[in-house]
Amino acid sequence: MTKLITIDPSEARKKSTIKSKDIPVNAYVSNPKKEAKRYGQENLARIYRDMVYIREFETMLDRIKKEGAYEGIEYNHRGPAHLSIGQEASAVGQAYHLSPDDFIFGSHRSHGEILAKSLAAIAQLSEDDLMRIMESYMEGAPLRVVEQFTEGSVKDLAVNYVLYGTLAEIFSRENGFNKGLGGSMHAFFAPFGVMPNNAIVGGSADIAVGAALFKRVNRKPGIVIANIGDGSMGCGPVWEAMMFAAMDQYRTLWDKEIGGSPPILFNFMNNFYGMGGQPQGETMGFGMLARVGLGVNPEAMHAERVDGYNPLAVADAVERKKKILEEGLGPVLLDTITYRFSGHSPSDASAYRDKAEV
Ligand SMILES: Cc1ncc(C[n+]2csc(CCOP(=O)(O)OP(=O)(O)O)c2C)c(N)n1
Ligand SMILES: [Mg+2]
Repeated sequence: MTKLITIDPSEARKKSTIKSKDIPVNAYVSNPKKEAKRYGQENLARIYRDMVYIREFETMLDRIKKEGAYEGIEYNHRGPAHLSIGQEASAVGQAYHLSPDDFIFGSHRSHGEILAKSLAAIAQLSEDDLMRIMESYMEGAPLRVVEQFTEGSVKDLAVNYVLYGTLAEIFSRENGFNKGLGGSMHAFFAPFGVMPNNAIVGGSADIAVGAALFKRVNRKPGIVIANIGDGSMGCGPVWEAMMFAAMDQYRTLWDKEIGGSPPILFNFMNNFYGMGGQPQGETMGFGMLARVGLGVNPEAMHAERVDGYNPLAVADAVERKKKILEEGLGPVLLDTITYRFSGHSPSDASAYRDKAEV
């Protein structure tokens, strides 16, 4: 790439100050009447349903880890299970406006994101497309099992298929979506845009930005989201990814036809805890995570803090940010606040926090 930027000393040495833009914090205003109109009763009910599915799925895993049984069915799961009980709305709200062309990459705590994105894809895809995907994926192996206990529509079948394939993966079974080789922290289901999660804290940031660049350079549709934790803001790879995504050259030097900056959204699922440490107020100095955008580029990464306890606030933010990314004006940073009621993992007694807070 030819360097075309001439350094003008009279500009570089001029006296001035850097102005920063305001970062919206929990700006969404609920309006049930408007929301009912905007989403419709059926979609609102589905948003709630999906949150309930995730809560029950994670509660089941919690029981199995702690009691060795769920609803009278005994099982010994020896692998990990970082649960997102309490974080359901942030995952379901995010998935609402995403299509199967949009990719999500996750962390060690991403079961809920996998389910939410898959359930949104099921709502959007036709029955024919769903059948084609389920028949062809792993030569139909997970489908053959799910068919045995599902009555109802193709969509019902697809919902059970996703719950089963994800759970089988977490349990390292051959019928898991990744043949049990990835397990809880590396599960994925590419046909729905659910890309691999990552046990390395912050590791998904770089991989996701690579996927976003791939989409941009190859003119593929869709945006890419890196779902990472608030603790990951302390990790080098996250900063590398943000710097890489924010390079000016995409817009100043690259062929205009390519379409600008990679469509990457760094979504920090901010549950206010690392394992036991607290990023806000203890292990970091950002005050509010969304502030970090100010240090990255003049657009402050279009950063916002969003209330992840309101799925509609998250859906609204993702819809707006998706437009920005599609216009090549990324990257975007979201500080999606949420809270995990479960311990870091089922063996964690949460001794580092007050019961009153939980
Ligand atoms: C690079 C790296 N360092 C440390 C760990 C151990 N570890 C696993 S989860 C975790 C806390 C992560 O906190 P956060 O990013 O906020 O995600 P949360 O667990 O809250 O979802 C740590 C330190 C790891 N997996 N990878
Ligand atoms: Mg956290």
